[in-house]
Amino acid sequence: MSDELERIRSLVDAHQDFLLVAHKDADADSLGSVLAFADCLRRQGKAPYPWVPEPLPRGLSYLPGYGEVNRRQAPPGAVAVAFDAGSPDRFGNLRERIERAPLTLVFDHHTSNRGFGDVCLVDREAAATGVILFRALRAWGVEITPEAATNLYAAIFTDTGGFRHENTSAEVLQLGADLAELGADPAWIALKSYKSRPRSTLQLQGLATAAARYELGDRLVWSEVTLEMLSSCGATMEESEGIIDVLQSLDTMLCAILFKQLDQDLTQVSVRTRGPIEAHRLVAPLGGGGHRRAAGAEVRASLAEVEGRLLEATRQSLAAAS
Ligand SMILES: [Mn+2]
Repeated sequence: MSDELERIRSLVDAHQDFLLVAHKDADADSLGSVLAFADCLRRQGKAPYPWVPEPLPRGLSYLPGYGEVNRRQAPPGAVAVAFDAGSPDRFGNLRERIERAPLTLVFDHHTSNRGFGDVCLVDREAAATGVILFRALRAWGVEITPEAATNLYAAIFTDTGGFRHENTSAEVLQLGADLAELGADPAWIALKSYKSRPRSTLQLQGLATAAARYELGDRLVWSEVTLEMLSSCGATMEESEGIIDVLQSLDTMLCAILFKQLDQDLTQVSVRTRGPIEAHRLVAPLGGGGHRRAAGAEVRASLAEVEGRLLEATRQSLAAAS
């Protein structure tokens, strides 16, 4: 067992209350890891407090234990455990709460993670934070219930794009099989992850796909989700989740970008890449981070300004790469 694994286990043994935190705009990797760990702690007689930054990710309500999220305040002395984020600012309104905790543990797999907290269990090669947590739980000999297995499977399944991204290795598929044996239902999790979208989500996806722009021989594809598009579909910004996957399905693309207008002066970007272009490098000048193939940023600037800055830098990267 690695030194960090030993240290985390003895720290967990020595404490009672745990504030478990997923990142802002929580995905199934961050929240699934939180809920799987909460389940394991509870079975050991500990008190877990699962939290996510507002707004609650209602699309993840199928994850077992979701009903416990943001229910009870953790006592001030609780150990903070942060999941699936490369830097503390990914925790939005909970950042301060994490920084005030007497002890902070981190489980993460982001390329951009430079280390934070007191003990940081980071594997930048891991396909998902759920992979790191599953390995840790097995190394500690902790019993994994069907509920925890479901959360871990959802974490790994979605962070590999349904076992389709480049990070889908033999180990990842093996872990998926192990979790299915422990009680996770692959078809049900696939249904909940990718086939349970309301009509407004499809309509929003249609608008954003129709608005896509193609540049540089279709190697760059980009689109936007504006506040106006949301209101015309009756959709919320969380429903824009799957649009980047449609853009990145283009056969010729090396870079796909989706710009989201959160406010008149607040813009979010999602970047996906293939070949020589590295996503986390493209968003670094905007203060963002992530992985080689998937990264993002939130910028305090207008949609037009962020589009101008990132598209210009991307065109230059693509020109340099060809
Ligand atoms: Mn992740």
